[in-house]
Amino acid sequence: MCDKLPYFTEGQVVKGFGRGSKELGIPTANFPLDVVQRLPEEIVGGVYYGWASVDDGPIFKMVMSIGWNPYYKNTVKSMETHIIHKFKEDFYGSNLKVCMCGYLRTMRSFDSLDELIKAIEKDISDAELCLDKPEVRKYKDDNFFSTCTQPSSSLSSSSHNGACTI
Ligand code: ADP
Ligand code: RBF
Ligand code: MG
Repeated sequence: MCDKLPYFTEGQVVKGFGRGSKELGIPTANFPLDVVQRLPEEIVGGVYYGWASVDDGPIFKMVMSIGWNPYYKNTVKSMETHIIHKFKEDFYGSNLKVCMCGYLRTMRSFDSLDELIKAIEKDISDAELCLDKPEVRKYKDDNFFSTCTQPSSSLSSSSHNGACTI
């Protein structure tokens, strides 16, 4: 769909509105604005699937939304990752690494919260299937996930070239 995929990026997990866990039952780790602003323009708003790790821990499947959350009519663009794993604790302030592998759908508004939740649950099951394909599974083994984490201030470009620049 887009020649910028797979797209690798990382950043510190910041606070959002707190709606993901409370209203939807689907927590989303939000990236700071600088990570959102670094996105190449070819990576359009919508729902994506890929791989994620927290503080260089295990690599899990993830789904991500990029945009203005039309159901909530947000005014600030967000980039939110739901990691398909049950964590014991919140991890605000941790370093989140993601590899966005593919695009699922455009973000839209819904008539009810229940419909939004159902759509995200379908995204999760679609992502699970897509990520099991060998040509997509291989990105989990990329050395982006095994090389040292860069302090966010030194990240100049998010396109991954396999090298750690520290
Ligand atoms: P916020 O609006 O502050 O992002 P959320 O209700 O979306 O709040 O919850 C997100 C937070 O929940 C994350 O920042 C992280 O600390 C925690 N969390 C726990 N489990 C997960 C998960 N599986 N995926 C993403 N975040 C999770
Ligand atoms: N918000 C929308 O308004 N419309 C959507 O279609 C939509 N799709 C999403 C799909 C996924 C996989 C995720 C993780 C989030 C999605 N969201 C969508 C964002 C959701 O509204 C947001 O995570 C919560 O408001 C918590 O910040
Ligand atoms: Mg969130």
